[in-house]
Amino acid sequence: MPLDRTRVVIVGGGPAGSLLALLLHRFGVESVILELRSRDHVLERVRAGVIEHGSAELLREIGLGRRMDADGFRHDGVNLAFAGALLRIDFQRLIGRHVVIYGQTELQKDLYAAIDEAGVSLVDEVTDLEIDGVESSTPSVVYESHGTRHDLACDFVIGCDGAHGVTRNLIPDPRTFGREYPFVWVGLLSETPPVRDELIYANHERGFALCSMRNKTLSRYYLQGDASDRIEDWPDHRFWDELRMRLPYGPSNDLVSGPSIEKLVTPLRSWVSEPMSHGRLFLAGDAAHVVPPTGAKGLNLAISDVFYLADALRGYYSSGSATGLDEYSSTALKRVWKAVRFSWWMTMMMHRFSDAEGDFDRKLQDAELEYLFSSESAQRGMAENYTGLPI
Ligand code: FAS
Ligand code: PHB
Repeated sequence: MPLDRTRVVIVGGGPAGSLLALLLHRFGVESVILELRSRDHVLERVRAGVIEHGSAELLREIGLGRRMDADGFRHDGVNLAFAGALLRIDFQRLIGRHVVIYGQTELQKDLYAAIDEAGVSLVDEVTDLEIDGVESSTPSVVYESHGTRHDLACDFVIGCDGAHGVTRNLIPDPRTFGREYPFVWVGLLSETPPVRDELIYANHERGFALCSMRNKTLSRYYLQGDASDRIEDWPDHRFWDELRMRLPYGPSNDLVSGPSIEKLVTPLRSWVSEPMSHGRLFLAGDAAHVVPPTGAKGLNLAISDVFYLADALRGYYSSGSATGLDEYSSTALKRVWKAVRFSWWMTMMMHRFSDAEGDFDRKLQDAELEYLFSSESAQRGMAENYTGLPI
C-alpha cells in the first residue's frame, strides 16, 4: 500500500473542503482533499444561492470574485410579503451592506477550477475511509480510490464531509442540539425570468414561499410542503398554482411559469454538534452544524468556519502556536449560534404551523411581522443578520 504523506487531510470536497484547501495553499500549507462522490456529481448539486457581504469580500480577496461579480447579482435589499403587503428591507440605506446572489453550483465550479490551477490534490470517488490517530500528533487516513488503497499520513484531519458525513463520529461524547421543523421545502429551478429583481420571502395562510434566482433567465422558487411530501406530490402545475396563490397581487400576476429543470424536497432542521474539534481532528461546515435555508446561512457558515480554521492552521505552521487551533471550536461556535438563532427566527416568522401548534403562536407570529413591518430598528436588525454578522 503506497504510503503517502501530506500536512492536512480534508475529508469532503464541497464548498468548505475546497475553500479550505485553497486558503491553506495560499499559506504554502499542502493538503489533500478526499471526496466520496465524483467531481461531476458535486458540480451538479443545486443548493445555496445567497452569499453574505463578508463572504463575498473574502472570496474576492482570494481571487474567486471575478465570475461571482460578473455573473452574480448584487442585492441591496430583500422583500417580505405578509397579509397582502410587501416590505422591502433596504440593506444599503439601513446598514450600507449587500448580499450577492450567486449559485453554490457556480461557486463550486470556481473552487474546483482554482484547485486545479493551484495543483491542489483532489481525490474523488473515495471509499472505505478509515481515520486513525487523531488523538496523536501523527494521524493517518486509509482509503480506497479507483481500485488502489492508500495510507495517508498527516498532521491534521479536517472533517468537511457535510450533514451526513462520518468524521464527526470521531468526536467522543459530542453535545448535540437540534430542532426539526414540521414541514419541508419543495424547490424548483426553471428557465424563466425571475418574478422580481430581488428575493421575496412570503408568509401566506397556505404556507411559506420564496422567490429567488440564478440569472436573468433562471429562476429558483421554494414552497413550504407537508413533512411527508415527496417530489411526486408536486407536479409542476400544482407548484406554479400554489406559488401564484401565495404571492401578493403584483408578483402573483407577473409570475412566468415553465417546465421545471430540477426539483428537490428538503427537510428543515436546526442542528449543532459541539465541540468542533478533538485532538488533531477539526470539523467545518455542515459536518458540525445544519440550519434551515430560510436564513440563507448554510454556505456562509461553511465559509466563515474555514476562514477561522485556515487562520489557526497558518498560525500553527508559521509560528508553531496552537492558540488558534485550541480556540477554533469556541470561536466558530459563537458565530454559528448567532446564525442558528437568525435562521430559526426567520423560519418561525415566515412559515405556517398547523392549527394544532396553537393560536397563541399564530398571534405572536402576526405581532412579530407587524413589528418588523413598522419598526426601522427591527428592520436594521434583520438587515445586519441577513447580510452577515462580522467574521
Ligand atoms: P457539503 O454537504 O456541501 O459538502 C460535503 C462533501 O463531503 C460532499 O461533497 C460529500 O459528497 C462529501 N462527503 C460526504 N461523506 C463523505 C465521506 N465519508 N468521505 C468523503 N467525502 C464525503 N444553504 C444556504 O445558505 N442557502 C440555501 O438555499 C441552501 N439550500 C440547500 C439545499 C439543500 C438541498 C441542501 C442539502 C443544503 C442547502 N443549503 C443551503 C445548505 C448548503 O449550502 C450547505 O450549508 C453547504 O453545502 C455546506 O457546505 P459543506 O459543509 O462543504 O457541506
Ligand atoms: C436560493 O436562491 O436557493 C435561496 C435563497 C435564499 C434562501 C434559500 C435559498 O434563504
